[in-house]
Amino acid sequence: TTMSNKISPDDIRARFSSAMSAMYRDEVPAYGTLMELVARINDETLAEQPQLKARLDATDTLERISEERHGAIRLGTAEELAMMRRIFAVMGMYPVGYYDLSEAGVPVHSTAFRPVGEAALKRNPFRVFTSLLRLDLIADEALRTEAAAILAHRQIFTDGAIALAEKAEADDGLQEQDAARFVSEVLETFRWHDKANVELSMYHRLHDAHRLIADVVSFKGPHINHLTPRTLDIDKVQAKMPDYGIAPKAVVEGPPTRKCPILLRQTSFKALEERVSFKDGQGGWQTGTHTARFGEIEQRGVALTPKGRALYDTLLNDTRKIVRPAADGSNADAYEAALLDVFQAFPDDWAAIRAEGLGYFSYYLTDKASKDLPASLDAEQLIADGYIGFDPIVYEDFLPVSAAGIFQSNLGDGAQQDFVASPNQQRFETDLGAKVLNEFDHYAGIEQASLDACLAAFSRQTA
Ligand code: OOG
Ligand code: NI
Repeated sequence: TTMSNKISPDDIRARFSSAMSAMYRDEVPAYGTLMELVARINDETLAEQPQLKARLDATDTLERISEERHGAIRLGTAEELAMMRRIFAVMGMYPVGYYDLSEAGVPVHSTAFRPVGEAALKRNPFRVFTSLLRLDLIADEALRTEAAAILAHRQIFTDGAIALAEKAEADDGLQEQDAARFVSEVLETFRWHDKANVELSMYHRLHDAHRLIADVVSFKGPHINHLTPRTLDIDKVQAKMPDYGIAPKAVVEGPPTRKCPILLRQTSFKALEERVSFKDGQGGWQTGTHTARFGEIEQRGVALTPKGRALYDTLLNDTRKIVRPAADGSNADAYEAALLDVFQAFPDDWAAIRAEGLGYFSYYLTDKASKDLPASLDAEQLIADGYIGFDPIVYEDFLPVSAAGIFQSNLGDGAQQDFVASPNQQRFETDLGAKVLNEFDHYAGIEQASLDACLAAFSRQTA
């Protein structure tokens, strides 16, 4: 007999994203500075490009941009990952894609928890890049066992968070009071702890095996390690960062500057060295430092089809055969020049990208469609004759090579290590307790639905 006053998962996610942003701004003031810079450049870009503004407005995606961000966490165990999945589900966030970072020398594999479906994305596209540590890639067996034992003893979720996730599953949602409590309980999992879980000597041993292992195993929970606002002009933000007292990493990850942005471009500022208290083994504390938390910005472009993505991967590979960006930024100019040059092979105009089947587009009826009747109901003819227009569908996911670059730039220049590349999606999904969703299916679905809606409108008219 309970009246359902459930808060929608989309609303819980929006509230959570906003609470996380407030917490991180408190914890890492440079993040707040970056947010201001991004907001300013976005306003300028929209003022300079009225056409871009009009299309963002028309597609109901203007509003989401100022609220848009992604974060990242690194988990230690399968149990943590599985529980995290259930918690994100309460907020309408589902695992999309599998990213193997072992190939790039980082001992993790990852997914992105994010909303799926057009309406949910428009409401709030908050995503969290979530990595699971792979102790199996660590050579030192004794250390591996000790690290696993430390991880087995920690509980990264509050009792309240677990109880409310279970309640949401049982009742198919949460009501106002519970939703508010859920947001604040779950936020605890992402909080920074300046007291480590381990002694300084253990921290050093973990750190020597790989900095990332120290970051995961030494702490009480998976502190949010960055939060990334979305900019409409990443080159401008990158250029202005030093004026705001922020030193950006040397190269922007992803595709080069283009008229028609594709996929995702990202840049970050280096992680802060922070004071941490470690156990001294005698019931007291001992001071040390840890570097993990940083800031990042991103610019999102059109989602690519498998064909477009294959072309992107080939061109990025080709570029890296010419110049491999050095961690210290010494060859940044050469890398950027090579990138620009090699990517000439990727069409830089929306019509060509669409015609060649490289990107996903969302279709809409133009003004002309409301004025006169077309002679043909063929989709391509309708597009050619200007009855149907198209907008790029935004890429909502991540890029493994870029992610590796972001990881590396924050692990220190010496952190590059070789692991045997060993993608293991099946193992990841077993640990997660679910299969990850396929990003391409989702974009294709949005595209097809928009085209079907246009064609249906014409058949109604002509019927
Ligand atoms: C995640 C790095 C990946 C991105 O934007 O590609 C990432 C991490 O450092 O934990 O956030
Ligand atoms: Ni990121």
